[in-house]
Amino acid sequence: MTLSHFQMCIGGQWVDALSGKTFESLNPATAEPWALLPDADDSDVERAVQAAQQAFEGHDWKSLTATARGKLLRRLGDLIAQNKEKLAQLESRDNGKLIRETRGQVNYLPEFFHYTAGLADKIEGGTLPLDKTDMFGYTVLEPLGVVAAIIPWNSPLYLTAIKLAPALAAGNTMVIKPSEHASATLLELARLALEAGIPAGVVNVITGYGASTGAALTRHPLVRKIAFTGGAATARHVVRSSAENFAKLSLELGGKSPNIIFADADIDSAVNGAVAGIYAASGQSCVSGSRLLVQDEIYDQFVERLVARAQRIRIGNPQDDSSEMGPMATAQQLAIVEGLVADALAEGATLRMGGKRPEIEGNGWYYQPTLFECDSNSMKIMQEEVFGPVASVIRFKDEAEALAIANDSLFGLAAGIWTRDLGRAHRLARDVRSGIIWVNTYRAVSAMAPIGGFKNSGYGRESGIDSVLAYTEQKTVWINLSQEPMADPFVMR
Ligand code: TXE
Repeated sequence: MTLSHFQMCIGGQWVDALSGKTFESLNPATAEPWALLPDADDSDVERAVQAAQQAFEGHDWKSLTATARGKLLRRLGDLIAQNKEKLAQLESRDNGKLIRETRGQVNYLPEFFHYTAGLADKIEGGTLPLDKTDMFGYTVLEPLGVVAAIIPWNSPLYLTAIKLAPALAAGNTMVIKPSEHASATLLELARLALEAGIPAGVVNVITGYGASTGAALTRHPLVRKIAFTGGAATARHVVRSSAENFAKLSLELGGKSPNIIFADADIDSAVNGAVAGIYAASGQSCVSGSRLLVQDEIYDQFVERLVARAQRIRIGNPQDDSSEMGPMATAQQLAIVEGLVADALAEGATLRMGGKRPEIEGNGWYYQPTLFECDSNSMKIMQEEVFGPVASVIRFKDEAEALAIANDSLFGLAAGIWTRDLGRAHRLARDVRSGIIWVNTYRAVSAMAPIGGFKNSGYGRESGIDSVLAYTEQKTVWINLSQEPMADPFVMR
């Protein structure tokens, strides 16, 4: 099979790595290589960051009004809409996500650019009511400079859009480092950014491995902010790198999100909500509802209905419209899932369904929808993120116990609450320690809604009206109005 050969985008040019080295990207549905990408080393990182810095300081970008930047973002959103089928196909092939899901995500993608385009010229400083009559003071919100975006493989376009759109709206430039497992769509995004008229060097994409390309980028002295989505172990490296130059950071890490089902819930909806939470995207989603908390009275009935629904899930080629669950995105991820399932069995969790690879033709990295019944929230399978189609279910007596179990986690990204009791929904929305609460729904996303985590799920928020502010720096300006000469230089004024 002939491989598609991709180049990186640096300073508006399409280039190979200076070393000429490449690496292969594999198709998760076949485990076969399908693409060849440049393996960027320190020298490539250097030229990408320099290109971004030059663009940041250069006339073409700096001289644009905020309104003009907004118009460019709007055009980029329009171009994404025009190229949506191509982008959806490419992402599905690259990371094994279902074509119906990549289509859904790409259909919505322009909204992130359109919404943020409207925010670009609403980034305002303020005047200061200073307690000094001879002074006038105001603040300005300025861009940071070069931003590094470190992107994982599970939803490259979406996770880049929520970083790129606000960073550009605020006037920054960016170097994007996709995951070595799924780079193709972000190179396509860079092509569309150039086509939209965004000046060369404002959006750069360099491909390569985390420990080499990613590490060199995150410790570069010209990088003023790192926007990271990925796993906790990598995040610790990134935090250490950022300490070198005190770069700002946002971290969106994983979770072990509770999906809490009360006896008064609409059971059909809750079963679908549980499936959406853990088996959609084969569980490879940071907001997966991987801990199911079910109230005693309906526990047996709920588990039976969940198993019946999950066993009908059609596992198959992600590019086939009728498939409902595709493969794991990487061989490593499949190995992680298999390891955690073995650990769960060893610690005495009851395997209710799945627990192995399905019988499917070919070498794709598929795994069955899996469910463990657990009698304690302290079991490893209730505490550790699997990032695969593996749910663990536990029963609870009442609201207080549900809340205690929900909050007994190192993570705090999302939570689902299924109930018809309005007071209870609001009480739990208040008391559950998570960045996102979904009541009688799951995995809802909007350009207007901030996402981000509490505790080990990270810090900083993406999307929403404040997202652009996270890419700005505040400057305070003092103007002396007095006509008197400046007095005693040895006292603070
Ligand atoms: O992600 P990594 P991986 C979780 C999930 C998974 C685990 C590891 O539990 O099993 O993380 O997944 C780059 N300096 N999530 O290994 O390593 C890397 O090249 C700078 C949660 O795929 O976190 C890639 O571009 N960068 C999650 C990005 O970091 C480095 C999504 C993410 O890779 C680097 C995916 C380094 N030293 C996995 N090392 C979510 N929150 O959605 C790697 N990278």
